[in-house]
Amino acid sequence: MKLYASDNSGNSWKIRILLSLLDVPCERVDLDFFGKREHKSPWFMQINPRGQVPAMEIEGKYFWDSTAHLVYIARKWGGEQWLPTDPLGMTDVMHWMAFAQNQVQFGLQWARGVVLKLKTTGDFVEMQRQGRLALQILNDHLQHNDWLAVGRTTIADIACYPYVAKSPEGEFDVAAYPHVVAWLRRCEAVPKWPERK
Ligand SMILES: N[C@@H](CCC(=O)N[C@@H](CS)C(=O)NCC(=O)O)C(=O)O
Repeated sequence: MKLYASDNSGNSWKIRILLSLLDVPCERVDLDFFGKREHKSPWFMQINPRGQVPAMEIEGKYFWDSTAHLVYIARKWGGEQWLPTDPLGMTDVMHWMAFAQNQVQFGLQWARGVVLKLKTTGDFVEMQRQGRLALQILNDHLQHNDWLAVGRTTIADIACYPYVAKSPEGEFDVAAYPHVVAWLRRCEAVPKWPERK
């Protein structure tokens, strides 16, 4: 198993979190994202035609999206803890995984990309609106729940965590969402939760 990643990438961070929590060894290839923009180089576009990190080589095949990577690692090494197989439990986890790929990505991730000049196109006002919607939805849910799905830590929390943690870099006032802040601290208190790189 090989992870193609980059240090400043929240989507790569998701994979590092689960690998660390489960103590799963994985070869890592670090791409020069800012300097050489290696994620757009011909050799990497053969691996991921979207030109994005993370990508993974798993059992001889390439997969491009952090959701797919988390699902594989959770099912292969995580037992029932991180992605349960009962229909309702799996639906609950996948519901928040989909949210991570919608409002969290198109709002929180992309707004940060504009502020840090990683992303040069798109409507910043709309990204801010989507991002605030993401934080409000999370805050409302976390007011009555410690974790996003099935009452325990799962890959749903891992999928949402990085870009919520990085949201101040996208000019979001995360402190205005106290239940979200408390959840971030709960995630960070999980043993072996790796720090940001
Ligand atoms: N939905 C993808 C998003 C991946 C993504 O947006 N990666 C960023 C870095 S965190 C990237 O490579 N951006 C460069 C680009 O989109 O051109 C996932 O979850 O893996």
